[in-house]
Amino acid sequence: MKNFLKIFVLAMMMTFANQENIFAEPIPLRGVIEGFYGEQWTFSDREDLMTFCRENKLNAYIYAPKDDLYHRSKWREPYPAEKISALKNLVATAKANGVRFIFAVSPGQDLNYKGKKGDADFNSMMQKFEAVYQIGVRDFAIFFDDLKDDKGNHREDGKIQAEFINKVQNELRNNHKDIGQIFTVPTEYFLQDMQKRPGKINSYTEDFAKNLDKKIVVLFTGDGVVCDGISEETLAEVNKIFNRQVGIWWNYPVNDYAVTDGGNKSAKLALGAIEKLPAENVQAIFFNPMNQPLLSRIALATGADYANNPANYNPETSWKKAIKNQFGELSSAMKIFAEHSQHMENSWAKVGAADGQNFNTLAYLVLYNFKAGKNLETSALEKEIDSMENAAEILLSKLPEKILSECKPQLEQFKKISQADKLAVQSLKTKNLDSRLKTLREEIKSKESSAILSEKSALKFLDDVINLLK
Ligand code: LOG
Repeated sequence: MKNFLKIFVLAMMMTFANQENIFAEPIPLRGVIEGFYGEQWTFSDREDLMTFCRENKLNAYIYAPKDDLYHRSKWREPYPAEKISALKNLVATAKANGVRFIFAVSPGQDLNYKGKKGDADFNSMMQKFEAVYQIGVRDFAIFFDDLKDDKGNHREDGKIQAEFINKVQNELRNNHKDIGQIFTVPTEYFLQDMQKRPGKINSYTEDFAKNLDKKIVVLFTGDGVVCDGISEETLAEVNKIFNRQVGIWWNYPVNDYAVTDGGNKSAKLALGAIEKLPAENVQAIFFNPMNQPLLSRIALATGADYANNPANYNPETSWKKAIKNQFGELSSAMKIFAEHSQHMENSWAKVGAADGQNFNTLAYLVLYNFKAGKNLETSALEKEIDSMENAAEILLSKLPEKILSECKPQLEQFKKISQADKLAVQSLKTKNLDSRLKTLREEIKSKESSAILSEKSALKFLDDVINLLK
């Protein structure tokens, strides 16, 4: 009886602890890295992000926009006065919201390490950092990612890079007593790239790891650049390679690579949850967002839930909560839309839950029965399609202007796909391809350079039906 009581009390405590997150171990450093290519966020977007971070218990932000000339291609040049003053405000806002502001420079494209040019570049780097130290920055980063040529080769020397970072760190600490942490991303920043064969580490990575001061935080992106999760094993392996606890630069919801032929902006939106990340032992994590700051918040809020309690994180619950919090009375509609726009995939990238899973289950059954010549029971699928069209219409008419401006082409596309899906179901019923369906499909295709979603679900269903009935 006594034992029973003990177990009962323990079970109650554990349930309680889970609910209240009493035993939750947050990832110490958790936040956002503005590290994408393409149109930068505005300073007002960034200011708003700081509030969002506080509200979601994220405590760090790395400033590293690839298309800020002063961050990368013209890294030696000092920021113009008005940009320094905007940065100063942002650093203050970050501080006021409990967010650590980490300032990054990506000098690798043309950095000199040796001789007079080397000295001059070292000085330029120190001046660059000193200028932001003066406006309150205490944490710094030097990034060496994406320095490969068209053939995927790079001539970077790991030892020389590491020594450069060490020297900058030393100088910063000599000059100031209150420097925080230094971060870096090596040129080989994902596991598959660090080793030619499993277990055989490239000399670049070996040299970088061996020579880099132990205090410097190394960020990596996983097995690949954009990948389907990070296993505990991968994390342990990379920790071993760098002989320290590395941090994660997580490439979701970033969509800068999802630019289709003829398009100039990311056609696909990543509106899903963060998933498949280690349940323990992560020291730092930074989520790289989309060019669309407001719509990035669905994934970022789930990332915050993950980072604040990795062991008890549930992507689905967190995703629903994020949408509810952010979209209020529009959340049912938003959930339907977002469900069809979460998965990101191309020849080298794969991340995010499958799009339109519910749709696919229903569509598969209908197609299966059609092919087997059985009676078609289509009402569940039709209901699903109606709810999709309805969601698109609601969002197009009711979303606040700024959010709508981030997803209008995709919503219009979603509406068209739903309408076409409806015709597709009718066509299956009559065993006769409705000619309007082909026209609609062409129309959808013509917009794919700016809007794509549900490629393997609601959109694929159209092509399946057209192929079956042609
Ligand atoms: C870049 C990053 C970009 C991302 C996704 C890293 C470390 N660097 O391939 O700036 O947003 O992939 O396209 C990257 O991820 N390189």
